[in-house]
Amino acid sequence: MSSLPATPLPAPLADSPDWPAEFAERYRQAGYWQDQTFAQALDQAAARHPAAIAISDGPVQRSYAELAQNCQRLAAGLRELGLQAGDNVVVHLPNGSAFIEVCFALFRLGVRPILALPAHRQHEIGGFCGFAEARAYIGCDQLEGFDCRQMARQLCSDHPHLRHVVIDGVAEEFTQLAALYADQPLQEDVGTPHAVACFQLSGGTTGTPKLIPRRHAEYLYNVRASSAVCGFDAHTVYLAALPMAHNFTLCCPGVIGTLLAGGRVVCSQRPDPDTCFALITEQGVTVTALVPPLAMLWLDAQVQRQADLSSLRLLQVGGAKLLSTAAERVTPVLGCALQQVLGMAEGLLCYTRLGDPEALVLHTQGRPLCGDDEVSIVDEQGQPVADGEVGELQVRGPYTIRGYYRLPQHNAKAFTADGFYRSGDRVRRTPEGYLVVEGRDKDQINRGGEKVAAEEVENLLLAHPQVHDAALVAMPDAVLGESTCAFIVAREPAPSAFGLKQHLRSQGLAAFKVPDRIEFIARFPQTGVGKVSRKDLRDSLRQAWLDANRGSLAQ
Ligand code: OOB
Repeated sequence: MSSLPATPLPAPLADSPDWPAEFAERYRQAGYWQDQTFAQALDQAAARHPAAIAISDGPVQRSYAELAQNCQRLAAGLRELGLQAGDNVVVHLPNGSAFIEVCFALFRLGVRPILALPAHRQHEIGGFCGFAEARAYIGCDQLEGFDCRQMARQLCSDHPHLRHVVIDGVAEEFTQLAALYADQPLQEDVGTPHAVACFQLSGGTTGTPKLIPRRHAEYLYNVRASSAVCGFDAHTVYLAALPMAHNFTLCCPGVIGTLLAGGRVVCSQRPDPDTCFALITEQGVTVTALVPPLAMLWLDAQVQRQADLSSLRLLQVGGAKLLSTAAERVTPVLGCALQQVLGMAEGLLCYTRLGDPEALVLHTQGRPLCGDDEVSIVDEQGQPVADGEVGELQVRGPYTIRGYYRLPQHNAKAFTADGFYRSGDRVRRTPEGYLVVEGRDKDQINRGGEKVAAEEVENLLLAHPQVHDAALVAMPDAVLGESTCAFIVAREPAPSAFGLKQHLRSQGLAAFKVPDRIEFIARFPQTGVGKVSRKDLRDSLRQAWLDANRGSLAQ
């Protein structure tokens, strides 16, 4: 018999990096992490308010008892289909009761939903399926005119791990979601508090979006602490106007915060003022969350329309920087309080608090949710900057991840050796401890809250035979704050801008990532070390924008 090795074998590299034991212990001791899963939390809410309406989705009204029952019936059907704990599944659904029931059914099974945005297409969804070896794709027949079944056929042929396609609506050859609701509900909960509950997606700077493992206990803390800060209770009527899959709408405190508080979620598939104002009036909505360009659209619409928004108590705005001039108009025009939210799918949340002095609400992006969020603001050498100076925001805490899923090499750069997440955001701290976002160090464009990773789009542009080189940079935009401009060094014969956009669409890139503008250029400006100077490219766009707007800016 061979002898045992003298030293223990190294533990296999975890797919989802975890908190070191001493931190986990501290967060449990402090009561942040509790011994509960999402399925248990929903069951508890349902036991407290069985008859109350949990979801209003068009004509569909679900009581808490029905919602809990549906999630359990769907869990039974999904298990019958063959899904089991530890499987990854891409969920690609618009806002609605189906999204909520699918997520909670998967949570109960210990199956991890990858929360794709409705705007994602073949490029992104295929990326998730391949990277995470997804076992199933759960989509719907039509998403804003896009046929998900067509895409699913391609996914099945590209990804051998993908065993099941479940479609809400007309399923054709696939499994119909409605047919999966079993008669016998599954009462058992396979999830465990420290296991990964779901994957959020990073805005990212490279490749396709990275997967962010969110665990039951820490993500439930994120929801509950947010709910306390925002005053959510059984009277809360939350309008889900932005996509529910996004961290902001799902858990800050969002849809799940509302459900755990016994309130009611009103689903909207569109965030425009026409649709949403009608829902606010009809449904007595008390709170909603928007990105800045939508908030500005709502403000302008309300000046014209004078809709009855009297039920609205709170508007949360986050995802990108809200201009002070827009912030100042929220209460006078919409008649509700404003809350600024600086958040990230990786974890950290900063909120202005209800009742904060006006100056903080209007001019800052809030302060951290938790007393144990460790925020450091550092210079290029990683040294803390002087009080009030601008530096990079780095964070560690009870609901900020310690690493992305299956990306050890990237994690070594994206996190410091002692576990701080390098956000790439440039911020300063006010004397009151509130953060103000001043810019960004990362190659990401924040298109009004929608994040575009420069490299992801550049790689697809470079795949075009007539593109020699490509650089995607931010361009000022009066509504979005930033839009995208692709600078192209072309080969002869040069392609047209239209042709390049077509090329990107044909690769299945989400529409919001297709460049707003394309500029051809003979060669890129270079930095001292010979790299493409994105700063020079950005500055040339900014200068042109300033020149073009000189008249209107002077007024
Ligand atoms: C939210 O999450 P993500 O993951 O889509 O984007 C995070 C990034 C931040 O790192 C920052 O660059 C930017 O979005 N950001 C803001 C901001 N809120 C987010 N920049 C300026 N001002 C703000 N208020 O966007 C997100 C997640 C949860 C709640 C709210 C937003």
